[in-house]
Amino acid sequence: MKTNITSGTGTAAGHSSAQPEYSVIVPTFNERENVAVLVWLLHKYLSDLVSFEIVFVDDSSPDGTADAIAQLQPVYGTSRVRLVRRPRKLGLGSAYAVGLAASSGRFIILMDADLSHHPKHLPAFIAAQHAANADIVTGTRYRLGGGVAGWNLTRKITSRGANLLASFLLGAQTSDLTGAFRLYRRQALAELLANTTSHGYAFQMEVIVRAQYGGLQIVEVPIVFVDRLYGESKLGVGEYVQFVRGLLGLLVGL
Ligand SMILES: Nc1nc2c(ncn2[C@@H]2O[C@H](COP(=O)(O)OP(=O)(O)O)[C@@H](O)[C@H]2O)c(=O)[nH]1
Ligand SMILES: [Mg+2]
Repeated sequence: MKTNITSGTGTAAGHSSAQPEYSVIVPTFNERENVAVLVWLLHKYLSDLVSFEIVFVDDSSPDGTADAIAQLQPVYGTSRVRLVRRPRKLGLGSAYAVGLAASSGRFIILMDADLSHHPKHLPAFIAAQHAANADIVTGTRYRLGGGVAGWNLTRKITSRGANLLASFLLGAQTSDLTGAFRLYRRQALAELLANTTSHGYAFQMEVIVRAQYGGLQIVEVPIVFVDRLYGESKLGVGEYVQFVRGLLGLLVGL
């Protein structure tokens, strides 16, 4: 796969370490309006706490997201804001894998670019990882303190129902199987990505269920998920089919 990695030898703003402890991997497709605010918020909530890099994986977004990210690099430093450009839309699973290969943190944070995953929750993720020496910290909308904002009732019921059904069928111990806002120990994520085959929401579910079955230490942190303000969701109707297919695959195959 042809990828073009823009990284720099310069010093990240505020940090001299060439090897950040945390890598925040953010796949993007048509997120031009969101990337500047996201980077600013990550800087605000993490820069006094840990050393980190942000690794964007952009699939040649037609709206010019990659150029918007490139404009942030001189502001924050090319080792703080990094960009992997891929030639076309190749999907989330491979975007995470390419981001992982391009990153160097001991811990990896996966999050969406659309501000549904607010960086203000990350200090709690980091604290929870430390407290439990966890392999994975997963954000949950479905425990006390968590929630969703901006969804209509149908979408809330669909998401909650899908999670409850899948939890019951798979014997899952985590409450939010389809959430994508998580922190991983690098090695744990590498092994999980190598074994995961589902797409869409089923992908997140397969990863966390495999982690549980594999005996990894998982802790949950409540998050409030806010519906995107700018841009459109890339996950459409076919998503329901993929979810059911993924669920059936896990029931049969794990
Ligand atoms: N690189 C890359 N990013 C993607 C792709 N599809 C979605 N994304 C990004 O993945 C994240 C989640 O997608 P989104 O459309 O918000 O899904 P939703 O929140 O479930 O509606 C966002 O940051 C998207 O820009 C893709 O094919 N390639
Ligand atoms: Mg989204």
